Amino acid sequence: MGVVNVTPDSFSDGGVHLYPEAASTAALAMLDEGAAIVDVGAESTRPGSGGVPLDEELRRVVPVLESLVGSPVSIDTAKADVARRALELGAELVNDVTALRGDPELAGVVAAAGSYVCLMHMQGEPRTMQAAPRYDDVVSEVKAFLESRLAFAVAAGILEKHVSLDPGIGFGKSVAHNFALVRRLPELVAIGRPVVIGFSRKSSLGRILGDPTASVGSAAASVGVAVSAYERGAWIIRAHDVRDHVEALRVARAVLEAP
Ligand code: HH2
Repeated sequence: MGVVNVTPDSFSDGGVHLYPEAASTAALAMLDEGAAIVDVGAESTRPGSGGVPLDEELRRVVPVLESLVGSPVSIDTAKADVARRALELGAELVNDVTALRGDPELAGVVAAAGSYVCLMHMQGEPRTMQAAPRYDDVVSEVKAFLESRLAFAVAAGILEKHVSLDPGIGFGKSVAHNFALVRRLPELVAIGRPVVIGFSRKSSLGRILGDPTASVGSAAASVGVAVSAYERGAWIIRAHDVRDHVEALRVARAVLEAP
């Protein structure tokens, strides 16, 4: 899954794709490099961010989606109105970092459209989530949360086979929490739904490499953790540097499939 942030302030690539032409060119390049889907988002969820009004989110995202009609697209939004418009324009998957807790109408929009949905774990909200994340056992707590949100989605009429689950790397988690979630990923895979991992360029990568103030991680570090996650059963890798990830993951798959 290639990441296309149509935002001025994303932690990883803020401003790079703010103009619709640049965003759609980047998205098409990612598909050409081997991404199976591109995740278009117009609201940064980086630590400290406070949200984007509906009209601004639509203004940013609609021209990009219009230019990508016919390509496999995921919409990274928590807003029902944005998701509805994106689905009308052919998006296949709604990637909701609030796991259907942010907008009470979103579950109904996904159910009515029969689209795919990704439900992600987050402790707290972006404005404050990195202040002091606390868990007794991060993996069990994230697993219980994802199971309950899956049950909520199915009760709202979303087909279970359309749901993927994401532990939400960096969303209310310390460096140790993020790495524990990857090490013990098989416990999340055991829920029985495809697991999405979005560790690409996140600050924990820079921090584990020795910079305690890092706000981003390198492409090489992103690829390293993506391969680890893939070997532990991750099904979708959300990444900015698509070519690097596709090459690394194809090689990792060749190893797993070798006689
Ligand atoms: N991470 C970000 C945004 N959306 N969605 C899922 N399912 N999983 C993630 O880990 C995830 C996500 C944050 O990364 P990015 O889009 O690069 O930055 P920003 O939120 O600042 O735009």
